[in-house]
Amino acid sequence: MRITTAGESHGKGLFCIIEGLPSQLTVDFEEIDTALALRQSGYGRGARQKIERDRVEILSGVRNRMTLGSPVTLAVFNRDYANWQAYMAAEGCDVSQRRLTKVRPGHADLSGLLKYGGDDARNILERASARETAVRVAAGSVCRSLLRELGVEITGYVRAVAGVEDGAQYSFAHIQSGRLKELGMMDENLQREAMEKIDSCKDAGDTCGGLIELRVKGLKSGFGSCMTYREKLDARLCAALMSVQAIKGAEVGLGFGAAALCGSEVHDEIYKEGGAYRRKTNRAGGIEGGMSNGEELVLRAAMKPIPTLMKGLSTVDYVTGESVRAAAERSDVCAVTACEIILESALACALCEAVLERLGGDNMAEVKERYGRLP
Ligand code: EPS
Repeated sequence: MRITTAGESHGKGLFCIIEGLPSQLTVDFEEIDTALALRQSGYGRGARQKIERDRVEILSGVRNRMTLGSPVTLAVFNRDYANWQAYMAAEGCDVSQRRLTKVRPGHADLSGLLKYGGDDARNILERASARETAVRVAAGSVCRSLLRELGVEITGYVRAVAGVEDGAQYSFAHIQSGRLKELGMMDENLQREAMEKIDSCKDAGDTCGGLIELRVKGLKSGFGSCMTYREKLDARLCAALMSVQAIKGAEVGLGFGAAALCGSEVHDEIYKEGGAYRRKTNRAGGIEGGMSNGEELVLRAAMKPIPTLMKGLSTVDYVTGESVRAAAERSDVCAVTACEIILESALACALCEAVLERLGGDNMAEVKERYGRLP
């Protein structure tokens, strides 16, 4: 399976082609649109989310809500294009009006200009923007449907915002049912404290990030590989998390916490129960030796504060070379709630790729039959 996205933040829309999906997978349009709405939500989201009403349009590969086995093309069109067509149209537009030369620290602006040429960072940010994740969430939702048919479920929650961290442990079921609306945290008091931190960030013209925890249950052992490093499941899943805008760290299980502990405090002792191998703990986060081990996958990702600050950090004007304050593009103060569903979606796509690589199968009956035969 191969997924490619395309589209610019203020262009006609965001697009995605998924090649290699088996036929006869049911596509739940309502579930996709619910995930898109979740991505637009969250305390601290910016003004763009008041313009867009994201919903998916499926342009190929699906008939009567069922995949055909041919490439599936997803589209999330930009309502804001009506306001930007004069500056973004492929067939000709005014490129002088929305030009960005005061490159923003923490964004792709400067490195992108040095790499792709030209002197207008708009040509970089339009693709680098987190708007791109809208169609990744739609793709992730399709991939979750396939995983769910195999009994594999994904959830997650916001564990910390701007340094307000929840150190408690939550079960998969509790996360699924108990995640709070405003920020996707689990604890009311901590969420209230976090929302106050977001308010003070906004008042100061600043931004904030956070920590997201992701869970996968029902994945059988043996996905990934210990034989070739490129196929190691932890490497692939962490790469998927790191591929999301603003992510600066990813870990599995204890992750960085394992570095300070002894082996007897880290490795999960094994026992047998009813013929099945189990582990007394799950500090490995469900992956050992590059392969799933049958326990719940536990991953965490660190999201940096959004790089567009209203107060603007000091930078250089790319054209004049003079020291200036960075451009203040419209932006969020905090987008951790959006990031949580985006990361779940990125994880779903990467897991779906790994599962289909191992199982093959041209239609869902074949895929399910092969998965069922695994230990
Ligand atoms: C976003 C869309 C963008 C930003 C934000 C998140 O829309 P616009 O640029 O028109 O405001 O609001 O993206 C960024 C701030 C960024 O730097 O990537 C979205 O849809 O998630």
